Amino acid sequence: MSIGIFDSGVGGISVLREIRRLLPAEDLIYYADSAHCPYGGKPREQILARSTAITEFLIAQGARLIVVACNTATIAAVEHLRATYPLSFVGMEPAVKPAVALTRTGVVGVLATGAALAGEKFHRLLAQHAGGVRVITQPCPGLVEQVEYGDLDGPQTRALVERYTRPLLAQRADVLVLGCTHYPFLRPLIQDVVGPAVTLLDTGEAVARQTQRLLERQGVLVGAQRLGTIAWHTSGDAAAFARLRRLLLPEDDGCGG
Ligand code: DGN
Repeated sequence: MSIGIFDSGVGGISVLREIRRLLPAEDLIYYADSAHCPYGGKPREQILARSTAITEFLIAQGARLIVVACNTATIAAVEHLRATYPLSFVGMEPAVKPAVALTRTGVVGVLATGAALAGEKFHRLLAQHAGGVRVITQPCPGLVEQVEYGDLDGPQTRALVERYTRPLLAQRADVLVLGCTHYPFLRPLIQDVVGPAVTLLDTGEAVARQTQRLLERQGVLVGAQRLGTIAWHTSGDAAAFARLRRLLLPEDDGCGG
């Protein structure tokens, strides 16, 4: 019995990293839908169909809980998955609530894919938590691809980060929400571009804690002193994926398939 984790590509590894840190004894199965990445510009029906197929694969592999480690897939599919399959799903939610609590200028920026920002779920989140704070959204086409290329700090990636953060800084945003699971891998670069006075927030750690709570509630948390396995799967090129995950998660190199 394992925790299944999936994303359109390698972004969900930023969430896997937090789950691994908090729950090292758990066995993890990761699925990168690299052959269909990015999800950002795809119709909802297609993202839903991919999320359903991957969920069935993960269940067949023994997953007892699934983390939808992708904001875009969460918005398109998590409600349907919860209504369809008899196991728990943990979805992503951009860290708007903590950002609103933290801002001192009263302006928060949210970086995400266009599909995630256009979803009704995101609008509900804003309506619930923005209060008197101005929340500016910024779609970031191309950034997911840069992470998928393994280009975490090259000139092209930097130019994109500069282009997307400039309007937010010009409007005095002092907290930026990383609303896509690929972006935490760009955190050092983004921080360098926006400067130390701006706080960057992502949701990986909160999702790991929620995963822990659900497993505890189900009474299936692994208590033993052991290091769990990680099984890696991709719909794309296996060798390219293996190279990339070693770059993104060097501490777990050599774990699992
Ligand atoms: N990691 C995905 C997310 O959090 O939205 C990226 C979606 C995509 O593939 N564009």
